[in-house]
Amino acid sequence: MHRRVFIQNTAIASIGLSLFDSLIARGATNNSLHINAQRIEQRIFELAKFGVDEKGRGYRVAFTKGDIEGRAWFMELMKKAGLNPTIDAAGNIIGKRKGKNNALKPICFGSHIDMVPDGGNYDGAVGSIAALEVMEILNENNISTEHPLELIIFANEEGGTIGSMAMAGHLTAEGLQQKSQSGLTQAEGIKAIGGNPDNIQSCIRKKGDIHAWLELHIEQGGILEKEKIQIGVVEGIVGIVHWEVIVDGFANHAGATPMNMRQDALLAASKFVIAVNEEINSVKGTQVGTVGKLAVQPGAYNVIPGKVTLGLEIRDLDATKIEMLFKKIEHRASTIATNTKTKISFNRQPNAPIPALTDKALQLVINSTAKALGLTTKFMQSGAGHDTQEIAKIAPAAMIFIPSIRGISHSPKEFSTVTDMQNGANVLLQTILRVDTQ
Ligand code: HGY
Ligand code: MN
Ligand code: MN
Repeated sequence: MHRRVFIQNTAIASIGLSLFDSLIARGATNNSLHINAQRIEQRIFELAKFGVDEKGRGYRVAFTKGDIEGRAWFMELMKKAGLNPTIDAAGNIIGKRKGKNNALKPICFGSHIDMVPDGGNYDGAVGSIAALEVMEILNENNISTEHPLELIIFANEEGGTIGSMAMAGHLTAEGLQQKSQSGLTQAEGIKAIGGNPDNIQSCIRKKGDIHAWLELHIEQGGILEKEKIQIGVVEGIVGIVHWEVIVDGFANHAGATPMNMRQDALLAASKFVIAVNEEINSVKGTQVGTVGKLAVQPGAYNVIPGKVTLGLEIRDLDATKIEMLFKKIEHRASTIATNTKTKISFNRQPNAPIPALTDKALQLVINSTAKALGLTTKFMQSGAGHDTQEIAKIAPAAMIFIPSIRGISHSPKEFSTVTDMQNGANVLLQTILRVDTQ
């Protein structure tokens, strides 16, 4: 669907969804195509086996052994589906399916298969496995699309949407040197998974290179389940900024140092964590702020902590609001430092995904497609970050959400039902077919 058509559709949308729906409905869903839900579920369980550590925790963290093995397994399946998978300079896995008219730009879809430490088996995996399922259904039904298709599995999504940021041309030299969760720098990690960071520019896609990008993903929150809605149509994705926070106090004897003569870094850090929560809650809105990491040095019963390192994260759809909240937190930190005779400093981390709105016309196609499949839908924002927010910088991009049971994610308790995964994959398949023919 060309940009002009996107604009037309948006214009039509402003007349009212009913006209647009009827336009789309005539494009009808190809109901002869049925996603194989059992195959999706079986692959979710198979992928989950990679990266399980000695304590049985899921650890398919980007660039680790589990990630490398999981990627190899997935590429095997892509090969069997005739997608000739390759790895680009950023470590993204790309599988291609020819269209009737290869002069057209590709419709791309996929997600990521890396996970957070001790994470869940559905974040990223659902969208990746459903994307493969779409390709296999098209193969099995001998369907040729007008546009070429590309299945993309982005590298290190959890570490800051690294692979998609690189594809959008925003991964800097500084960003490549950032330490990833695996302990490797991003550059070392990209190399470990078959990328070529010295030639990172070669993976860049420019505006116009991609016809449309679609990502199916679990909601990772509890709204869809609570409101009993089957499909979420994502309107926007929050920006995420991370700071390393260093609290410098003075390590000393825990027994011989009177209470009024201490420079206790952990006391200051504890006050800081509470201040973050207070400041984030001090203004109206859906912003969130978290201190998710904390390391105490030297870490002994009988030593007053001399240094604490924390990880601060703030998210919101509005980048200026993130900065405003950080300023408030910084101000609180200077008061805490004075009162505890410590020093609190902030290192803003590179690779911060900026907020992104998804493509309105694509949202409408997703919405109409889901409804034509008899599914309920809700337009909503994403509190989680995604590769889509990077690709939205260079192409019309949109996301399809399915419910997360009990709103749990980034946890081994993360779960989505087979029916929801089937619904999501069917909406993905039919949306691709509609975008292809419009
Ligand atoms: O952290 C996130 O929001 C995403 O799951 N990477
Ligand atoms: Mn994800
Ligand atoms: Mn995640």
